Amino acid sequence: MTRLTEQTLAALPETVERPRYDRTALKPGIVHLGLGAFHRAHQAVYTERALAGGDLRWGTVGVSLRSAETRDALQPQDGLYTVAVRDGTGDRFQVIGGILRQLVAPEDPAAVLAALAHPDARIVSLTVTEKGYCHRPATGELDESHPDIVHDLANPQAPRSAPGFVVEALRLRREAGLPPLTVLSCDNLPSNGHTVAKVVRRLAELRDPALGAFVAAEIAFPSTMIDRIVPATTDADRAMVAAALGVEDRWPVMTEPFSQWVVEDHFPSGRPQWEEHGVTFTREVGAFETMKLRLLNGSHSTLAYLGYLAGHETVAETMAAPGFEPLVRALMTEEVSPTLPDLAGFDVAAYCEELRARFRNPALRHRTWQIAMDGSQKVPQRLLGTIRDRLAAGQPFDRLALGLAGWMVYAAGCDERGEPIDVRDPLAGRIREATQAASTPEALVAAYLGFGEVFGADLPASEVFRSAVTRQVARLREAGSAATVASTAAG
Ligand code: CS2
Repeated sequence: MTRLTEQTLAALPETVERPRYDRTALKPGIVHLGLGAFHRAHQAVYTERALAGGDLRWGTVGVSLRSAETRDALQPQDGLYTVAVRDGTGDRFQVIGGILRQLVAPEDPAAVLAALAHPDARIVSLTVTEKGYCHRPATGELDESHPDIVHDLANPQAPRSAPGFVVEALRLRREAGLPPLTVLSCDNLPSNGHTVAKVVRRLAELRDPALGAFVAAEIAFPSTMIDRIVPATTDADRAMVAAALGVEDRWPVMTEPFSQWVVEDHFPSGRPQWEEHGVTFTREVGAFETMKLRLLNGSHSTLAYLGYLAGHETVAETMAAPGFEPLVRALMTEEVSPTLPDLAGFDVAAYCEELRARFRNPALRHRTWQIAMDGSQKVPQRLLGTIRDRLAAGQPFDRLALGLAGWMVYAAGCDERGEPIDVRDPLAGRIREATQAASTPEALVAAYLGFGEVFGADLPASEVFRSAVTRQVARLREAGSAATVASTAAG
């Protein structure tokens, strides 16, 4: 089948949106680290609107920090790919043209640094997932013993990690007298701007105290709240897109109609007029982030662990199983909402309702296994912060504890039929080792609480916390996830 390319664009069905600006006139204003499906279905779509509006300074150089797969799929397509928006009522397709070039960092770190040090570049944005920041999730501090950080300190001109690339780029630009880059984190971390700032400053300081001071004084790290559900693309999705477009796209991205981007407005070197294209600029990003991380991602992780253990493949399937929707509703309304900062005029109840409808989206096959990945990097901001607030207020948190217990049972690596689980997590090996001899719920919880980088020092010291989580692990172990969730909803 013919491939999606510049040449075949004109032959697409009329209903498919496509770039109508002069792609050859694009400038490389943005360098994006982490060219995965999420970036391509979220930030790239907002930027595409700015390009369509005529401001061609904001083309994107996309960088994959690990694998060559995205580049290998997109390069023969002249960087073009399709965003398919699906909710079961009819699909909408848009071909995105804003990604100028695709680089693979391990193949050629110098090319990535050259893009970052290009005079036209103004923004380096990141979707490198939680673990890509090389930080300790409990504190947000740089993990100075992280192998990639150790490597980058020894080889600063050929880095591996996202912070390593950012620090070297900031140094190169300073040396060349170029305007500094704004560093824009678009990952699901609490105060993601502050987190990336802390990590980048520390790494810069370890390289050279003067560079650390420069970063602290001159570099902007606006925080963002990013939201769009983007499941991994499957071969069935590729076939569906090919049938609709009449050409083959090796890596389209699947998403939902909903999309939200809330950004702190601090871009001293300039930015696209994103506010004209659906982005909200505010001073209160922190409140939006907390709300989204705790309500959406906290529920998502809870559904993922308990749903997987109960034998469900997708979030929508899990939502339809007995007890899950009421569990998530009670988790949101009774346990999470009372902990949220005030968002004047924002209807939290309606937001929760909308979230549950998004989780039920029948057209998105969002796998519980996918969301279950990297739990050690996710549970601190998705569940533990809320639990801390509930503990401080002397309030119950049984559903949050059940979600957390779901992670503990899941990441120990054995499902309810005794089959091994393919646990993907930077701590997977250490967790398996620590938990393999734990035969009782008490021992399992104790083994997990030894991970200070996840739980900090305070939670392991709390008897209330320990016993609440142990109770839920015991229920999951005795009755299994499906029955535990069904009886939680009833009780
Ligand atoms: C999900 C998120 O995979 C996950 O951990 O919870 O990717 C989620 O779909 C997005 O944050 C939605 O904005």
